[in-house]
Amino acid sequence: MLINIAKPSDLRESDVTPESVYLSRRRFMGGMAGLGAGLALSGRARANADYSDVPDGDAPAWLKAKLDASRRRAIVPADPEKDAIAPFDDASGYNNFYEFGTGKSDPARLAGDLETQPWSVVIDGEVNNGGRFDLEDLARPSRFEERIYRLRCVEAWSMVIPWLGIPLAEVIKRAEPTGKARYVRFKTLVDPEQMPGQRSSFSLIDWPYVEGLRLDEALHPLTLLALGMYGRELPNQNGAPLRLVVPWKYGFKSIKSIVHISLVEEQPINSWQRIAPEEYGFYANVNPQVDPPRWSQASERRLPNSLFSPNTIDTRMFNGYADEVAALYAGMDLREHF
Ligand SMILES: Nc1nc2c(c(=O)[nH]1)N[C@H]1C(S)=C(S)[C@@H](COP(=O)(O)O)O[C@H]1N2
Ligand SMILES: [Mo]
Repeated sequence: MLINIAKPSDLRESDVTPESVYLSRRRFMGGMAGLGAGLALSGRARANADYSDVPDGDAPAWLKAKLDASRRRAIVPADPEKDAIAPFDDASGYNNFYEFGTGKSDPARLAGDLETQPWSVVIDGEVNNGGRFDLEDLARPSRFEERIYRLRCVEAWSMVIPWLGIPLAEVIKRAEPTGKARYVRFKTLVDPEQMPGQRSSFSLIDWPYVEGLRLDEALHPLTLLALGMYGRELPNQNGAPLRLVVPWKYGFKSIKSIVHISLVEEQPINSWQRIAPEEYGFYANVNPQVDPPRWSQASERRLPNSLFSPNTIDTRMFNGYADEVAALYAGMDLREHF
């Protein structure tokens, strides 16, 4: 099996900086804004970068310990001026999580009581070391990393979010894929009692929510299994206790509240592809040149924004991660494989 993995040192986002340096740099940038630089950014976006407004949740002790240990270091966005971190309230209040409704504020309103302890994940299919793993057994052996990523929704809004988690590659390697494994398929919890969106008879989605990656995409060092954000555990509306984050693809690939990971031979059919195959593909790589039939992907609204400051920016190829991931698609027609 040929797997092309970039060295972690290739990651531009991974300039790990001691938090003190990070904070003073933030303060410096904040001062710049006072002088009128970086008008596109709201003062709110800067002020929240030290996570001081993030409420402490009720994560289990082992997870709190992991999160605390990893948030002592911080990762500075490659371009803090352009990529200011969204305020926690925006990242946890404006969500897509159709299991809790289709409105952007539904998940924050309705996901609070989702029971995430205990949580286990089944890993099966083309693996020699599968099984059902308690979340702690799955995540605790790995060092948590903080990654500040742009999240670009196919609806043409985006946010910069600091995630905490583990490389998906580590979990997959421990499962020991067989030579037949070519894709990874993910499924979200199905529990209509807890997830009102799954009770609705109007739902577009045939539950569970399903996503998939090619194995080399899944093993790419940018691909993260997040258990936290903003230095704390994930809020339920953001996909607690475990969600995928694939920063160079449209947000719908970043499946939430994962309970099942399968290594498979065939390319999975993901939920949005099943609903509207002409609009949403399997690859879903962010691409300003490839538009779905009904709208343009050339630009995006970077949140938070306002009526007076829509904060519209040009969308970048692979969401700005082309240096890291373009090689995965060498020779592929990205218009055909959208
Ligand atoms: N299970 C599940 N995962 C999901 C979704 C969903 O509806 N259900 N929505 C996706 C979409 S369209 C986006 S843009 C991101 C949003 O993540 P966020 O709410 O943490 O910003 O989650 C993705 N993961
Ligand atoms: Mo999305």
